[in-house]
Amino acid sequence: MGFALKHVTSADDVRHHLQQDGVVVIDNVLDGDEVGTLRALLDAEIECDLAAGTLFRDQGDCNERLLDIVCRHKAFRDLVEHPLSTAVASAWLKPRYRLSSFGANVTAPGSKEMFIHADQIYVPAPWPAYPVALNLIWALDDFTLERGATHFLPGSHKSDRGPDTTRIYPGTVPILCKAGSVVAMDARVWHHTGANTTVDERRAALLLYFVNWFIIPQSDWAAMIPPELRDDLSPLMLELLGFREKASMHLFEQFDGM
Ligand SMILES: O=C(O)CCC(=O)C(=O)O
Repeated sequence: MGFALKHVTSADDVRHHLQQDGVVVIDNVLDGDEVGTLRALLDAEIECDLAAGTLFRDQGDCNERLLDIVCRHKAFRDLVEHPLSTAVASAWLKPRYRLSSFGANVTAPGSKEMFIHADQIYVPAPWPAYPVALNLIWALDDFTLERGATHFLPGSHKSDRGPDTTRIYPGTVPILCKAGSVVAMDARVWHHTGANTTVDERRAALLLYFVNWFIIPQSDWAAMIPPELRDDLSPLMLELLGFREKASMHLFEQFDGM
């Protein structure tokens, strides 16, 4: 029998499903209005980069990517602090976690399949047997096979290293879900974006990537966040971006008795 991807409707059992399968879809996290607002904001940002000649493209030069959306709009920052994000990240990345990066990946007609990889590829192998990072993929369009749904290799989260990124691995399955869903993925999972074979349909995903507190984030938040924005950030956001802790010595007290 083939692999059956689990869909749930709350954060309650996400940790269990991640341990079991490495990937789980949380359906209906955002309603249609919220998806519409985020989609419009994302499109406007892409237009802006396009006009400025700075839009980053990959996968056959068709995929549209924004490497950081934290600084672009509060609606994006709100997803970092969304109850679903905090519930899943704090359950998965104990005892504390940080925001590593938050970007967007939009497949467009002609986008080629991405190379297979794991999001913690920078962690030296053999990987520890506990999770160190988490990807929350926010679907702003329905993820269909034709639009280039993310694919993953079932069982790969049990591996202690990443794939050979130049190889094709048989047995990957597409993650099909509706706009407004969130795909929670253990960073050990081997996965890739699918090819977009449609004539005129795009597939927008927001990639919210958290790491355990002892990993250096992919984004240099101190350099990226302007002072006026920093003054507006919540205590949680400041913590997730690393502004509240600049040294780790005092954190050792949390390991008492471990
Ligand atoms: O957008 C997707 O389907 C996944 C993207 C991805 O795996 C990545 O950017 O590392």
